[in-house]
Amino acid sequence: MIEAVRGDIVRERVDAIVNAANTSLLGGGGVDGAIHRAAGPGLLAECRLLNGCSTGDAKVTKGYNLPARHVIHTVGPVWRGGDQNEAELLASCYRRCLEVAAEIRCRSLAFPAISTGVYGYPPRAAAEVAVQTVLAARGSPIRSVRFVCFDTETASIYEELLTGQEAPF
Ligand code: AR6
Repeated sequence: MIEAVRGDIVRERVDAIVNAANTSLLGGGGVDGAIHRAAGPGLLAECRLLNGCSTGDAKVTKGYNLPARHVIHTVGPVWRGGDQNEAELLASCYRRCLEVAAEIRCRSLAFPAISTGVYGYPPRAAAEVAVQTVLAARGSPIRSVRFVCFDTETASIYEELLTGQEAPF
């Protein structure tokens, strides 16, 4: 099942939530700040051991005080006008998160709208990449993907893009 909901990702009761982090993995604002606040200090302590993360890649930690069992930290591209490989790097984030989730046997996964806040990626273009990449994830052991949108505008873009689409898993 693939669905879009409006809400706060820290409240998602799923096997893993995805964090839109930066390459340091040491916290920040936006959804990253919200996840670290809700998870508690254990999350930062584990993140310190990971040696950061490249743009387009993903690394996993436990969820600590979150209802989600794991956090998959990924680093989206900063939007620089669209001709700096942003779409490929953003697609790589979604693909790597699905791969990491499969490696740790997650069945349910919740994504925020990676790169669309501080990193400036236009929300519709980002949602197109997110939906296309998840729809292409054939053979994944994941059974449920939720796109958790902080605002109603983003949620309605996802709802539109998902209308009539069938999950490939
Ligand atoms: N639940 C769901 N979505 C949220 C939440 C939340 N609690 N809070 C914000 N969003 P951003 P980025 C939405 O800026 O653009 C951090 O400082 C938000 O409305 O969190 O990838 C990191 O450390 C937007 O749609 O992430 C990096 O330095 C989306 O999440 C940098 O920001 C992403 O916005 C990453 O920037």
